[in-house]
Amino acid sequence: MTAEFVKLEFEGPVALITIDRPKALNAINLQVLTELDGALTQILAHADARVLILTGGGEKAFVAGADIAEMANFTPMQGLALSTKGHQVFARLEALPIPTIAAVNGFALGGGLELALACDLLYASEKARLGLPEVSLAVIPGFGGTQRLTRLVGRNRARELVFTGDAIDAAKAKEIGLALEVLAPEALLPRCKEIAQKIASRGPVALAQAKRVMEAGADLPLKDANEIERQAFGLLFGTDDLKEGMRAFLEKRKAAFKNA
Ligand code: DAK
Repeated sequence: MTAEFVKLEFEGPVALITIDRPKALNAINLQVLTELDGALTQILAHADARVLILTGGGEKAFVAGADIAEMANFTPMQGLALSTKGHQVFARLEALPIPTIAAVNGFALGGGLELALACDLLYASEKARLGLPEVSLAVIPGFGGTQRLTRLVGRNRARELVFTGDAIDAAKAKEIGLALEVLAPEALLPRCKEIAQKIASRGPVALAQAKRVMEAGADLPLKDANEIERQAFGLLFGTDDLKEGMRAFLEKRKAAFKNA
């Protein structure tokens, strides 16, 4: 597949996706969604990929939202097609069996913030501006933003961001629990790669299960959520990696996991 706007690289166990359409501040159009979908397929087929980092190309933006120029003249059926595709791709991203990191290097607005919210961890550059400005275009966030942001920062903060449409800076994003760390622009990717390498050294099957049970349990009563954890914990004792991890600890050496 030749991808014009979505670049995919592998650096050892770390997959790096760059949404690279800087002239339009990396805005998401249908082609970007299709190419992102293709990149996710390639990552799933790449047995050694353990962590994904997602970032934006150019100096200014992570992703400045859905492509307003493309959407402006959509018919309802085209709007529905965009929505269907967007939800499919974002759901695939969220369900990847490896941890995902959004390296928010600039504007993350509308669909761009929603893309970052579909990742597991969010780190921001000092230059980042994050917001859901959709109501100023008389739409609402349509790629899960109203739901994921609310779950992450709580209803109060989410309501303020969605109702005002205002963008916040990285420091504020950290203060409300949206960004984990704020980094100098040149330090953002190295820091994300450092975290990715650390995660990649951990047991991959355990990581996949930890991600799955945390996601599946988030909307359940604690009793049911704990039951999902209990089942996954037990199943991990059937994996080679668990035996290797515990043996390596006892033998005072580094574990060599096989994702099995
Ligand atoms: N779409 C298309 N082009 C965009 C864009 C966008 N979202 N954001 C920026 N660009 C383009 C600009 O038009 C400009 O193009 P040229 O004029 O050079 O051809 C170029 O990128 C550079 O932008 P600016 O000249 O505006 O740069 P500034 O530094 O002055 O301003 C800015 C940066 C980020 C503050 C500004 O560009 C801006 O406000 N952009 C729009 C941000 C925004 O409103 N984003 C939210 C879009 S709405 C749906 C699901 C989801 C959604 C919709 C539907 N369904 C399920 C159906 C999501 C909606 C959104 O994301």
